[in-house]
Amino acid sequence: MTSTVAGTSFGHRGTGLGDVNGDGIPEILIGAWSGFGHAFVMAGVDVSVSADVNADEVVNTLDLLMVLAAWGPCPACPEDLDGDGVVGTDDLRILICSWG
Ligand SMILES: [Ca+2]
Ligand SMILES: [Ca+2]
Repeated sequence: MTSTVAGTSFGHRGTGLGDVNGDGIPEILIGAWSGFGHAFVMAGVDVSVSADVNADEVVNTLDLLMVLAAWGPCPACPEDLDGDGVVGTDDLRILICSWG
């Protein structure tokens, strides 16, 4: 994992936490170092959701481009991976966690 802030060493350490928020999906604890130690709890992603938008049996750049092209309100479109009616960062996270 990387950070947009230089020198923070975001992702230096990481570990699973189990299901902290009770949504049935385990969260991840990510460590960072920026002079002081920091830890970030990142919501887990349901990887059982198919992120293969173009149905070619692989999640790759083509799927990413389709998600980015559909960015914004998009009810019932295949790029809305979590089905909330909007193509956004949550869908992007699902796609990245399903990459390959
Ligand atoms: Ca695909
Ligand atoms: Ca969505």
